[in-house]
Amino acid sequence: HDDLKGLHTALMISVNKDGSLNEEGTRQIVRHNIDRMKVDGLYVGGSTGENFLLDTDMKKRVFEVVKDEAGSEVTLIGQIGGTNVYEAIDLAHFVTDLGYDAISAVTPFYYKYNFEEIRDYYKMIAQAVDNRLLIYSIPDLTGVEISVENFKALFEIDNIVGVKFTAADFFLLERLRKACPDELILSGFDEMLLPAVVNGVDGAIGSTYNVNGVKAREIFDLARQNKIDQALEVQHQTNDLIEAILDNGLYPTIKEILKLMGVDAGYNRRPMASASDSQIAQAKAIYDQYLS
Ligand code: HMN
Repeated sequence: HDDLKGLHTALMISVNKDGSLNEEGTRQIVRHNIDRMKVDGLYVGGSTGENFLLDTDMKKRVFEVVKDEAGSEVTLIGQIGGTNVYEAIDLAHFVTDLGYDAISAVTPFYYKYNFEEIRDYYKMIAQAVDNRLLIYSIPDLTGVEISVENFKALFEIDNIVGVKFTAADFFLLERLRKACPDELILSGFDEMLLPAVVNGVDGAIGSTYNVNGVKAREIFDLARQNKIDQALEVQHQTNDLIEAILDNGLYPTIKEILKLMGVDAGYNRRPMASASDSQIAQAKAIYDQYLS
């Protein structure tokens, strides 16, 4: 599964003021990530893609537009999971037919499921389509924690090839890496890329790679060459940027920075607020200080 390794942008989408998809802007975001951020792949339909705010038709249109623009230039992973497993299966078929290289499914959330129910959800999706599946674990947003033993049980399901691991729990990551040396682990927190690589992840998926993909690549490459001091220096610089972005509001700020880079990133879909005038001004200051 070498094509799933490396650095993938958690893709933003461009939204019009009325909440509809800005297709041309979304195409620009795709091109920008491929041509200028030079990432290995795009993770489409994740948290950063405002996926959990979209209806099924809009999710499908995003998947279509991205595939149409990206072609086979980079690896495409379609995040199809959510609260409705039947929709997840429908979307899994949809992106597989479009030619996505893999699918990913967030752990089912909202109701408190036991592990049998979580496993059932993954089995239903994995058995429905002929494609590789990455579990998407993001306990901060879903409240769903998965133990090493339970990860191992999920990895036994045919078609499940790994996990997108978005957590700051490095003990769990280390235990998981040791227990499952052959599964793909892609880390999710951009500000912890270096320690994740030191712990043996195969790659990473991140929101800030939309604007900081080149520096992230430096961290990734230096760390894999065991040049830890140099990698840490770039991680320090990167985290000054990420801290400033987080302080100003993560997704709206990335969109405003994209605009300063000439990309029509549009608005956020309500109820997620778009950047206010003061956030826009601060995004410009962040861009000037760290990215121009
Ligand atoms: C996605 O599904 O959009 C991403 O893969 C999620 C990704 O892990 C991001 N997590 C969240 O936004 C919650 C990170 O890139 C994160 O935004 C970044 O590390 C800043 O904290």
